Amino acid sequence: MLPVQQRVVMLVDLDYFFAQCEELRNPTLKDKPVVIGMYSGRTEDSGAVSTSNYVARKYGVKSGMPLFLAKKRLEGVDSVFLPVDHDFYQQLSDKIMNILRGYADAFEQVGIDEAYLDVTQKLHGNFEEAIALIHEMKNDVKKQVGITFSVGVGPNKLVAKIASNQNKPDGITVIRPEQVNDFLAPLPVDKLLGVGRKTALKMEELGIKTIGDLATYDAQRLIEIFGRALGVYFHSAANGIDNEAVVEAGEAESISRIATLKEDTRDFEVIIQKINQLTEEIYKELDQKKLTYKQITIIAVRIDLTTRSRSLTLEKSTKGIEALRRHTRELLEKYLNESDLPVRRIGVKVAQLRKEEKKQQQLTSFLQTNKV
Ligand code: TTP
Ligand code: MG
Repeated sequence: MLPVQQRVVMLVDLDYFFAQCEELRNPTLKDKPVVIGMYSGRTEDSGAVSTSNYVARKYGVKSGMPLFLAKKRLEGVDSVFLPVDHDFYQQLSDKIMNILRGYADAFEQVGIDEAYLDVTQKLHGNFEEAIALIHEMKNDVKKQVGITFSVGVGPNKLVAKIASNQNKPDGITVIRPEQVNDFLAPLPVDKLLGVGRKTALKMEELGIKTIGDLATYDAQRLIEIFGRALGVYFHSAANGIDNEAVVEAGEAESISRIATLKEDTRDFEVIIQKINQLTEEIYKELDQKKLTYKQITIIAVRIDLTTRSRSLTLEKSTKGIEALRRHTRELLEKYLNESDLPVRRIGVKVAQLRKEEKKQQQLTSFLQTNKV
């Protein structure tokens, strides 16, 4: 039997991102504490710290802290406070993500400054080669954009994510499969995705402080206390188990096909035959990319080259071809009732595309955005 291919997954996290963008735009800021603030506008100082550079962090400035408190910590220090310039950070993020995407077999961006890369094929499943690849990525991004980042590498997303926080800024942390348990065991439980303050307190009452404590805690008891979904998740996560794939979210906005009819016509049968061919092709692409659709449009280019479209949005995302066949038929009927010019070209488009979700992915994706 062939051994199961060991995955190699990376999490790239851009360093003190908003503040680093500001330093890039104005290098004289580099040695000073830089604080990026979300100003609420009520009074001059009301609002919260979005992020700060590492110089400011030495003075105790943290994300989420009220701005007046950050000012107090930096009293008498030559420091710089700037408002969030989201468009600028987004532009830099887009450039960086496009570069990083080129290094991955599969790429999944999570938020403006983080992305998972599956590099299993690229590295032939070999963790030894990860460091050289990361240096290449770092140099590339540094040269093309001028931004540094930290990387965690592990056999899955869970380990990669925790590893990425171990060595910041500009760090690299590689955790090989055989090191996973020793790496996780001493860390506090709140390092796990989904363990927020409340859950950590509850676990502490149960005598669980570290991920190692959680890993060896009776799984059945965890299920009784936290419910099935979370109990199972906590048990496997603490044991370093995570099978979630790295998948690009919403790759394409829409998929469409258009074709010229053999003759200009208003004949329902002739047009629907072409539509069915196009539908078949679109369905193949959806299936291959594991996408669902929610909106269907037919587009008619008429003999005077004017374009008309008819569109409908389904109540629920779907992946079947039947709905596509049925609704394009209805849309064509509607169109022919409402327009009298013969059709020259006919097109079909599906939009509001989404990745087909697997049950298991839903829990971790939920935990990604909601600390419980
Ligand atoms: P993070 O990656 O959490 O933080 P960071 O990139 O500033 O610092 P680190 O070097 O530790 O990775 O968040 C990314 C960006 O998201 C950050 O630059 C600003 C923004 N952000 C907020 O606006 N509010 C917050 O509370 C946090 C945590 C981040
Ligand atoms: Mg970051």
